[in-house]
Amino acid sequence: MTSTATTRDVRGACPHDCPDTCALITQVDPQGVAVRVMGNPDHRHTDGALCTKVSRYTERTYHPQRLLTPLRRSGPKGSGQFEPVGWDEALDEIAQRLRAIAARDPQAVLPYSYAGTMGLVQGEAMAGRFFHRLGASLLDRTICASAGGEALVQTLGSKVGMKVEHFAQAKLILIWGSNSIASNLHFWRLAQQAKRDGARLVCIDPRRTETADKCHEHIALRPGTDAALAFALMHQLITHDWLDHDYIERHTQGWEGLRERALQWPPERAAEICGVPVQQIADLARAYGTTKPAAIRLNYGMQRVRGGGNAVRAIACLPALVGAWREPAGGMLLSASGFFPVQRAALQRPDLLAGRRTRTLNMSTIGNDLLRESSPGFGPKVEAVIVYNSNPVAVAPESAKVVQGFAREDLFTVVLEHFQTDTADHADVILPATTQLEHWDIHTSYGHTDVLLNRPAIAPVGLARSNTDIFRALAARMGFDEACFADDDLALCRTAFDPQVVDFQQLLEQGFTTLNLPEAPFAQGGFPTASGRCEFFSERLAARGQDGLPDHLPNFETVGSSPRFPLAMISPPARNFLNSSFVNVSSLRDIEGEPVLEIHAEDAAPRGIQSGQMVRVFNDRGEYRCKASVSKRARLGVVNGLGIWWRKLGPDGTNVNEVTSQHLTDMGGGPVFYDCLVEVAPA
Ligand SMILES: Nc1nc2c(c(=O)[nH]1)N[C@H]1C(S)=C(S)[C@@H](COP(=O)(O)OP(=O)(O)OC[C@H]3O[C@@H](n4cnc5c(=O)[nH]c(N)nc54)[C@H](O)[C@@H]3O)O[C@H]1N2
Ligand SMILES: Nc1nc2c(c(=O)[nH]1)N[C@H]1C(S)=C(S)[C@@H](COP(=O)(O)OP(=O)(O)OC[C@H]3O[C@@H](n4cnc5c(=O)[nH]c(N)nc54)[C@H](O)[C@@H]3O)O[C@H]1N2
Ligand SMILES: [Mo]
Repeated sequence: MTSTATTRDVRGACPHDCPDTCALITQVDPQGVAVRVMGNPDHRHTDGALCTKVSRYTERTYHPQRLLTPLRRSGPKGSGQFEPVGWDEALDEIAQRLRAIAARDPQAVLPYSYAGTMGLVQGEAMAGRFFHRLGASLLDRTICASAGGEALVQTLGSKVGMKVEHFAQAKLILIWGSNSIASNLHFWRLAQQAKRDGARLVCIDPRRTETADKCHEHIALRPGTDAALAFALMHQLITHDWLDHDYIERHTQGWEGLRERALQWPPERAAEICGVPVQQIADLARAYGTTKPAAIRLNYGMQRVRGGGNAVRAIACLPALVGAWREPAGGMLLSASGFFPVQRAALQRPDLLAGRRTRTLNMSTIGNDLLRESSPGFGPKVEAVIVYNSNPVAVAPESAKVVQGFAREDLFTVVLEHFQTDTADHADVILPATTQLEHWDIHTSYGHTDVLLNRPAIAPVGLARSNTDIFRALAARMGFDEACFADDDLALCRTAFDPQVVDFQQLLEQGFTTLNLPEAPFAQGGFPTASGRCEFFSERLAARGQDGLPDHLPNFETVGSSPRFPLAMISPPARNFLNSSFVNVSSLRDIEGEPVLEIHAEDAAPRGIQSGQMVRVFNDRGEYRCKASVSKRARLGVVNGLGIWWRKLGPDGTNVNEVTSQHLTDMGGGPVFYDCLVEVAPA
């Protein structure tokens, strides 16, 4: 490795919400200061390379605005004014407030967390135990992937797919709803390798991304029309008989029904809905039907619309129709996380609910839920929110409501954070948390099939404490005396997997280990569904009174449905941020410049909008301001508001989520960030 006489190397894992889950090496100097964070060259998926964001990790870790001590609110709610307090005082106050609320009804306490860290330990391990023991409301963690995730479960049986390394051998790759160069860099390296070896790359995305630029073809469909495209592909596969009848016969369920539905989708019909040329659809179908192996890299970008779940279901049917699963380099990958046999119950201990049936609130409607009064249907009004690993005031839809909710004077809010985010501004108490360089954790991945261990490289910065440590200390103050609250972080890391499945010794020595899986997991069928088949028709959905077959469901807000708001807006991630993380890291913010709205020249001209000009982006839910970029990256009728800026670092303290809605997806109760109509005008 790269240790020098003066530094030592510590092996870790990148904690961020990204499919790549890289193996890290942190160089630490003799004073215990991290001097550099690098990709581990021994880990094949990382291959020694990191994204720009994480290669600057020391800048984030030692950021001058890192929270170093607990803080208590000293000004009006939401003003961002705080004074330092000691840990004991802060924890005592929190425990006292929570005890008082719990005495009335513990469900009035709500945990709010997502994937600030993807770690199984600093995520929901000790936190899960704490909130289960308390009997707090449960949180449905839907904000990112629940529509697509549920769709995979209903079609393939779990969140499973191709092993990512085999994309390098594919001859046709559809990059569908994914800006891989920005958000899945290590997959992009495999796609490049395939391209060099003669593969054709097709990007399916309303936005002309940097990934689209580098593919052979770009299909710039309208947001939320992916299922229509998938059905037209099926139509062509059927009418040209590019089907693998043997695979369909042996390994699928519901073919007759799917066939009948697909035959209603001639390419002309889909072309109209998708807003793309008929020939482009016909050509794609021919390529998909006649090239082997063909692989689909789907990403979550395409499921943030009303019909997102159904669209993923429709696309997930395609590989079975052509028998693509027969080869390691054929099939599809949206998420690999279902392959990991994580012992979640042992980590999170839902048994501590002890029979109490607590309500579940959906994190995507936090705006509405914080504003609701007690009622028989809803249960108690939310009186306390404990936020960790998330920045809801910036990332949750319909910000005006979210801000109004967090600004409630009668809401007690605790935020565990590295920085004073928009959410932390609304806290009553802020607790400084450790970063990945400062704590233990264990990681799965949704983009590959390795388990990674993260060792602390440096001592906690300032008075920061890990999430686990904070919940342990709170448990003690609440009088929770179960033995599980004494588990240390290394014990929690060991609890994550059965030692028969994941060799912990290897993790300690090497930092990563690979799950033992077949190279072509569904070559002989064997899907983890009830039927063991790829379920075109889902009995389970039908039993719930839903359509058993996938369908195209138009957006809630379809183009043309509102004369006042004629433009569709999507808000995909900016390359140098990760959701709202890194927005406060100056060198990365300098690359992004400022919040940008990409708009097509023919949409800009009639509105008198020029590049570089400030514009208002608005609808009935709200308005935000940003800089227009008249750009070939935007298709006609669709504007791209790149996310997700901290509100307070944007032009007038707002961001793109001012205009997004709290509607939910067809499956999984997910948010519909990219199903949103707006109007744009010069500011
Ligand atoms: N640099 C960076 N990397 C990230 C993230 C980040 O913020 N920054 N976010 C991480 C997270 S949280 C996740 S969930 C993952 C995946 O995150 P995703 O949000 O899936 O990220 P992208 O790969 O950018 O995919 C979004 C793409 O989908 C496109 N898109 C939008 N609407 C539609 C549609 O209706 N149909 C189709 N076909 N495409 C559409 C967008 O234009 C964009 O190019 O990436 C992770 N990686
Ligand atoms: N308009 C629009 N909105 C979106 C999206 C979009 O594409 N468009 N994308 C959505 C998606 S895909 C997602 S996943 C969500 C993401 O939403 P979030 O999961 O909230 O992600 P971040 O904005 O990155 O905020 C994570 C926070 O966790 C903190 N954190 C990191 N590690 C730790 C730790 O160890 N301890 C503690 N206590 N805190 C830690 C970070 O400092 C950061 O402030 O946003 C969603 N919002
Ligand atoms: Mo996400």
